[in-house]
Amino acid sequence: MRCKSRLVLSLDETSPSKALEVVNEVCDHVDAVKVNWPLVLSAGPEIITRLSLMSDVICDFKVADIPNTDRLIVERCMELGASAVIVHGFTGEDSLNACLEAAEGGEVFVVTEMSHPGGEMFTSKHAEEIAAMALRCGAHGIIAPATRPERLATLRDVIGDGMRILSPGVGAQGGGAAAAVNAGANHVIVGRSIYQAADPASVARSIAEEISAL
Ligand code: NUP
Repeated sequence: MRCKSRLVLSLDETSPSKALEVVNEVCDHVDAVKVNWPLVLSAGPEIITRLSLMSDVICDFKVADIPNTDRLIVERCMELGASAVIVHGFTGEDSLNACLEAAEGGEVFVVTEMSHPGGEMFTSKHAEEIAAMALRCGAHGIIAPATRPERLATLRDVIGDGMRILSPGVGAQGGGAAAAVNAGANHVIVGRSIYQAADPASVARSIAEEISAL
């Protein structure tokens, strides 16, 4: 994934035509497009291939199963044209290693502490351990919350400078792009604030400008 605007579009738009329209408008302002179940269940898996012709695509399927099932899911994402996958870490080291092997040339990002309020119930209690496992196993990066910049900074300390942090929770969930980057995020992930905006390109441009001004 390139590191130009440091912005990743989270494309949870469920109308396939609207989703493609948004990507057409913003692809110059984002380093990657992240797809999740809402779009893939609406448009079919081929949307991954279609989007991969326009941008790097991250499959945010939060893969969380036994190693064999994880391997099958990650292989399919890569065959469809994804550049990266997002997987859960709580399933343990064997599951994460299966994802890393299956991704081959692609990248694997591991969820640590989730950005929503419920993320504090369980995920925050094990986030440091999950981040340390991601580092030990050779994952390419972690997912850490823009809604809690102080936790993001702690997780940055755990992994050091060699791995990337992608940070969701900017905009609709209340986090800020500049605060997340200042706390250690390499990229911010933004969904609703961009794809639901009247002018998605201008919102994406202004977030990218906020980051580049730091
Ligand atoms: O902890 C996480 N929080 C989060 O919001 C991990 C995620 N992968 N996400 C995803 O980021 C979430 O599933 C959605 O696709 C996106 C945030 O979208 P929005 O809140 O900016 O609309």
